[in-house]
Amino acid sequence: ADPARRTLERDALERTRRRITTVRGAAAPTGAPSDKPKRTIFDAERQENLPGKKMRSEGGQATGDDTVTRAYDGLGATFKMFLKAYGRRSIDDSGLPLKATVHYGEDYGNAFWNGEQMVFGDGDGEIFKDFTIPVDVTAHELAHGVTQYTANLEYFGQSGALNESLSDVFGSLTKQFQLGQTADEADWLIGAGLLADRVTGVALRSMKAPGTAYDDDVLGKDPQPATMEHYVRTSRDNGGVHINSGIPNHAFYLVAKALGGHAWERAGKIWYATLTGGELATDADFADFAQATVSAAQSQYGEGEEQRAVLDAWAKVGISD
Ligand code: ASN
Ligand code: ZN
Repeated sequence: ADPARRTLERDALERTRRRITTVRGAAAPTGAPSDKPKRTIFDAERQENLPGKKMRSEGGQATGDDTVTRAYDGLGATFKMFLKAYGRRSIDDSGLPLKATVHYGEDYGNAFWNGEQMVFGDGDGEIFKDFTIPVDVTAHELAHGVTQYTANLEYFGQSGALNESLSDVFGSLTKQFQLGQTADEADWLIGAGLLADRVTGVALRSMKAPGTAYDDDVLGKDPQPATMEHYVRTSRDNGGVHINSGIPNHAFYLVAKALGGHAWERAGKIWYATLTGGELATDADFADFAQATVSAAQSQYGEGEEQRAVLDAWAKVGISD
């Protein structure tokens, strides 16, 4: 080959090398959502002011407060489940920072998402222990954020019970993902380890057997129905959002059990696609949601065992479209 051509070839090679180096060395475009969480844990010091005193930021050392550590680790486990199982980057899928306040209030017996952050009480030690103990409770609260940024289901009546149920589903899936459990191995409980000594019970709720989580003088009996036959009409609890959530919770459990294996895989993907697919109205009822899960199963897996499992599960809990 003539020298001119050899020069051209050498230049082309050089350009390619430079391009590879440039691409390899390039920083991620600014604003790109990251694969790492951005966690901050605050301490309300038994007051009710939010967010409270900053205790630990992302990458920071453990503080020596187990509650702060559990909140930090629980947010990390939830972030990881949403990323690895569904490719979701945080609450808004754009890397939204995760904020949580612990030691909220005096003996405060609850945890919640306030529209911007998670909040955890210490419990009184007699009825409830520290709400950062069960990872599924932490994941439940974070999942309220995911629902807010996606289907945004109104927190009342059936749409509210679906909102609650989705938090239980992704709460339980976070625990199952962390433990590497199959649907058969999982306990399907929400809040195992949270009830203190004065309460006769195992958890806040059971997706496998709604209505059986506790039966007790202090808390009464777990009021959750598993099927429409026992649907509760009430004006309390925003129209029974934490009560009738037992019905869609049990439907998810039945799908996961029918399919077997890891519940975050096929069953979870169908529910995640339903939550994020943009087809649900903010006031969707159980029948609307059931219909949307059937379509999600079909678009992801066709008319096979997945769709049949979904149809069977809703029929068993008394919902048909
Ligand atoms: N722990 C409850 C929940 O996340 C708190 C509430 O009802 N606001 O749904
Ligand atoms: Zn909730």
